[in-house]
Amino acid sequence: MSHQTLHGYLEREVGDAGLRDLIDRIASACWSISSLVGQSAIEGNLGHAGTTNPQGEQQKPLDLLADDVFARACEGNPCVAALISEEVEDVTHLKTPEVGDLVVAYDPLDGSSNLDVDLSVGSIFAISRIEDLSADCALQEGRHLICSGYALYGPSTMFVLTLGNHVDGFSLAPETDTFMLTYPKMAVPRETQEFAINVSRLRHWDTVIQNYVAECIEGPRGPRGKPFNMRWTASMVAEVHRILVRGGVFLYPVDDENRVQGGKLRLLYEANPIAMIMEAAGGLATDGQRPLLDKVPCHHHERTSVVLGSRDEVERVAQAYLQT
Ligand code: P6P
Repeated sequence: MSHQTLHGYLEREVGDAGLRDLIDRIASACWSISSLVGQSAIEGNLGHAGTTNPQGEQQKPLDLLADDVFARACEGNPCVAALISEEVEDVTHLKTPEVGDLVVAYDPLDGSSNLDVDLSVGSIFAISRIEDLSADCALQEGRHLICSGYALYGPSTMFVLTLGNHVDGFSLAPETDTFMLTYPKMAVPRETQEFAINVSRLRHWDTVIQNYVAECIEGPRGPRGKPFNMRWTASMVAEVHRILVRGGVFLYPVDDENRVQGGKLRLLYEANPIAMIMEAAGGLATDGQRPLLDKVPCHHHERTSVVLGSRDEVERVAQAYLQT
């Protein structure tokens, strides 16, 4: 079966040469990271690097390697003015910004705690364009993103991308190291019977989330009148990809343990890029109550509550908050 290549797709879909080159570079970086992930045990890149990221989390050797691969790929594009990385405290300014330049926010290896047990991990990125030199180019709202996507390093390597209107998925063809269009126009089913949340945190949740999950678990005899399934892979990219393919709702709410930090997941390089994908695929992505893409960031490592996926379920949670 012949598939369109990512390179051919970008030639057709992206008129701006600088953006087209940047997406191509990011895809190549993801291909390199896929190779590093696959060889991590052989190369001795498991365990801890002995350093911590800006969130105070222990870094893996591959977190640092993936960050270096991502940064070098983006730095090679003369239109990129700044980089925001989960693994780097400060914004990396590459040039004096000009209107039209690009900014990349990225999590080079999300879910890296899964590496030691050979489970799926991913990379997440979001691209914005500088329109106003008087504003902080690193703190743009998610609504201003022009492109976002992720790579999923699983049984196959996927590269999923949106330019705002729809979502397309590409599979890495190992024999040619080429991404091929295999999931055109991905769409999140409006309804679902599958939720994803770390239930071990139940005692820390607010009552809205506790009640929502309890009703899902009650199943046919409860107010939902139908059975629900649960999934939790500790890798947001893997959850998101499953939701894009078959529907579902993913929740990582702010809770009593992480409320001071604002939640667990980071707004600029985890929540917002995925929120752009979810909305472009007909789903929703909120902080439980309001669309994530409308949030005005105050800090480039800002965290947020996240509820995303099938529209009916995300709206149900938002409605429940309205009634509190
Ligand atoms: P927990 C990975 O560290 C991550 O940021 C997301 O990819 C994932 O959904 C979540 O944290 C897992 O959190 O509490 O299950 O370890």
